[in-house]
Amino acid sequence: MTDTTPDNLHGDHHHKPRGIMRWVLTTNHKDIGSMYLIFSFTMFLLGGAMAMVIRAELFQPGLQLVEPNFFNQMTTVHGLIMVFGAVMPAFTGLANWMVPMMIGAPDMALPRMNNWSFWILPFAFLLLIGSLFMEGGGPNFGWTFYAPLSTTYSPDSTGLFVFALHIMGISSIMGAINVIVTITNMRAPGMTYMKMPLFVWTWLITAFLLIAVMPVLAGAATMVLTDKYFGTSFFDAAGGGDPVLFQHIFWFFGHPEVYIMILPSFGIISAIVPAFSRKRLFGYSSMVYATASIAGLSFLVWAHHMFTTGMPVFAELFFMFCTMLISVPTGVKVFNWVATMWRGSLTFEVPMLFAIAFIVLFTIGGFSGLMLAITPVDFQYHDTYFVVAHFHYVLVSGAVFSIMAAAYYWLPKWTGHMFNETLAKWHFWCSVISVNVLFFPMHFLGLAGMPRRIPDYALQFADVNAIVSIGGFAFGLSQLIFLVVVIQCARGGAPAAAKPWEGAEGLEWTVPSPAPYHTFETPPDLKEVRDGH
Ligand code: HEM
Ligand SMILES: [Cu+2]
Repeated sequence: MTDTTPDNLHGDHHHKPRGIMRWVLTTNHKDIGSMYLIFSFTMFLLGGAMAMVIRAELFQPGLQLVEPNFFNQMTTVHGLIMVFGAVMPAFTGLANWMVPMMIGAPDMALPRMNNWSFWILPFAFLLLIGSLFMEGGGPNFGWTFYAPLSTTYSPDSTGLFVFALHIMGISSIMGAINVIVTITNMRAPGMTYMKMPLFVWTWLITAFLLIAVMPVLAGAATMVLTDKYFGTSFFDAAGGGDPVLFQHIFWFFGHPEVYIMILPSFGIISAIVPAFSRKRLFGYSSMVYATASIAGLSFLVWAHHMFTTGMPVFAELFFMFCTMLISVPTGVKVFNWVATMWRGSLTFEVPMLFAIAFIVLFTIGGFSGLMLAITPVDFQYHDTYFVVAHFHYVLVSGAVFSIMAAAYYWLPKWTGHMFNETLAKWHFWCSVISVNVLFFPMHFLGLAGMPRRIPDYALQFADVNAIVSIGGFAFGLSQLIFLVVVIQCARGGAPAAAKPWEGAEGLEWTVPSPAPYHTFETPPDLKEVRDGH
């Protein structure tokens, strides 16, 4: 290590492991980013397949295809896979690829830990999915694993579920530490905090949320474990515990968690909208403050998931008003995106189409959230399909659409090729139509009283459920188009320029496409970049 002649510095490059070991041992942020993204998409398809099972069973009233217990396992594992396996790893993959390039750093600050954060994930999901094949089945208590469903009444595989959840949590925490250390220490000279791209800002804030709440999830899971296997009664009234305590702990994690799944989206949309409007982002600093306010407020609203548990009226009011307060910074963001587009010279390439769909559909999800936040009416909506509609608008046409937008925006940078625009437009239009056929009618099912998490339903819900299921299959199939576009683009296609999007700004567009394996070994000169060299 004392010999630092240039030859020796680069010695390791010539003996890079090949084949599978290249991926197992890699510490490169781009390799790890790609692995996260591929893993995430695999999980998206698997979780999607489970959603198809759910929608097939619900196509008609009555029990046709699966046992109720298996149905419950499908809803539970679908939720867990989509949250922890699809959305969160996709954002970590994007952070790995883009954060170092956006701040002018050569790699993530802690590359070996980065490798570890990724590689423990497949094992966590192997455990979770494997538990479905155990006697008694896999987790069937909902992704929220409320006690006593997850303790007294849970299957024997619950220990595996808890272990898998712990591994996912460790992975997230390590990823978050890496993001924070990278952003605080490795920015190119001149890249002050208020000059960072918003994707970097939103991820920095997300990383703090992750470090704050993943241990809370771990605590809840551990108490479930000891209640079930070691005779404690944290959540068991018979032993002096309280099942409602579980809900408080879970949602103290759970509400910040839903912001973990949306703040990076805000960063992505704030990169794409200016690029295709050919204008600077309207209200940069208000975006930063809004993101920070949303993150701060997210710790004060958890009990809006528990209005029907019989809290004191004062608490109900407190959580109602705090929740409504969040719409203020959220509204600031939506306003800023629209103001950025206002009088811009807009073009509608695929990343922009997804970004616009995000703005419209995420806002619908925000509005239904606002309705749910009104305590007295939540007594009607709670645990109905209205809630299912709400969170799918924010998570699918919100978080997932922003991930699609990001993938299309940066694919040329990652692969060095342009993607097939026609096919990608098919993907967009099929997705945006089917996602609404799938989720919009759910609002009405919920208002009419159809409960969530049931394998059968009353006859009057039949027609709407058939429509919803058709939308579901269509949305699922549409995602295969995305798979084709990405594989084609990775394999070849028209070569991409360093900056394939005319209005795009940021350091990532100053390096060639595909981005070289090591970017910014010497920090870029920000002044030159700004002068347009
Ligand atoms: C203006 C913003 C929002 C408001 C006011 C809001 C409000 C609410 C309320 C009150 C509930 C509880 C409904 C009930 O159980 O009766 C809820 C559920 C939920 N929300 Fe939101 N929400 C907002 C944004 C989001 C975002 C951005 C996400 C995720 C990206 C999200 C994801 C969820 C999920 C997953 C649930 C259901 C959890 C479950 O029971 O499994 N929400 N929301
Ligand atoms: Cu919440």
